[in-house]
Amino acid sequence: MIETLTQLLITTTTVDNGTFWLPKAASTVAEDVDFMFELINWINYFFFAIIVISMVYFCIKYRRKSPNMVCEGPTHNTALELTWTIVPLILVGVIFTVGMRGYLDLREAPEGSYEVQVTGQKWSWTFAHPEYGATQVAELTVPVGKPVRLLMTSNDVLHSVWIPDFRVKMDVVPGRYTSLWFEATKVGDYQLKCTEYCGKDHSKMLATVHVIPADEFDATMTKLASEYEDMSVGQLPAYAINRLYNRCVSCHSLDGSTGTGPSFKGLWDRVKGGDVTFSSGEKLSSLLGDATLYGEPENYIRESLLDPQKHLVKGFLGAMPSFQGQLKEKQILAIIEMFKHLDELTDEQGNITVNPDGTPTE
Ligand code: HEC
Ligand SMILES: [Cu+2]
Repeated sequence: MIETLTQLLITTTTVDNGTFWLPKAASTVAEDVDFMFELINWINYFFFAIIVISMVYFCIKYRRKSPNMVCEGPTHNTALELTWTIVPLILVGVIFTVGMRGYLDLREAPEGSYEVQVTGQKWSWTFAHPEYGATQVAELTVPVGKPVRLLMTSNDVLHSVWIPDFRVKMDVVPGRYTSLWFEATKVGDYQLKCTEYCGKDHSKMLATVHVIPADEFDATMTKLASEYEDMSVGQLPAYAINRLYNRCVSCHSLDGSTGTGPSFKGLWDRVKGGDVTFSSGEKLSSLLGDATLYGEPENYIRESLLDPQKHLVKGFLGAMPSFQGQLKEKQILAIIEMFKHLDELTDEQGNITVNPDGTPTE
């Protein structure tokens, strides 16, 4: 009991410990946010105490002492009225000033922040590092002690990024960008969650923020960007569906539904069988086999990625961007392998069922 009560009063958070009220504090803005919280909390304790104590005291002091007791009702008390106007005004003024300072600090990312592009989508987070050409899903690696700016958008509905230990939170909105920034103060893993109810699996829309030493960051990201280099062909499909498919997801589904582009479901069978009709009326089957344009069907996929306008699939516009220079040869191979093994990577509803390392997702 006593322990719980003292717990309620301990207000200083640290990186290793949270308090009864707040999770641990692991970013530079946490101090300001926590100070604000503590200030308001203590104002509450203080007024709770004087209000309850005087209420009890007045109840006793001014109680009806005999059944016939009559007294004059209260009228004005200028001093009292001024006090209960001016004191709260000052308090609210202080809260506003301190809060506004912290808020402005939270809104403006420092010059030269490391930028990450975040995409929310039912029900996962994708983090792209343009500086390294690396993409992470459900994981975000950042350096300690460096400001990081997240530039965020959504592919479908409203989501919201919340990293409780960093005290930052911002809505993620389809059709526009929002941003937030933080500077982590301690190496470790922190949870990021979606905090805008976004449908069935909202509660599973989680990611882990890995804060690593700043001098390891460059090597880690470079390795991540080229992790496929050391993979065997058998490992490529799981890599591709987790690390590369997020660049296609806005236009290509895995569940057979038509989007801006044709679904990837059954794509390999269609391509292998030459069963694709182009907008010119030509059939892919006439371009497959010896002494034809493509020869092997794999070449058609390769060309779809590098020169998508050359042969448009009938019924679609030339909306696909070229991935020339953006995908390395081995990544193109990984995508082709992904198409060939799509059945083993997804379930009937088109949900991805393997992790990047090939283990099944739960
Ligand atoms: C902005 C939308 C968009 C994105 C992003 C996109 N594509 Fe496409 N893609 C299309 C459209 C539209 C078509 C159909 C027209 C055409 O053939 O270019 C298409 C066609 C294709 C085809 C031929 C499909 C068939 O049925 O013959 C392949 C293969 C393909 N895309 C692969 C990819 C891959 C792999 C990615 C991600 C690395 C990707 N696309 C990203 C819009 C997109
Ligand atoms: Cu969400």
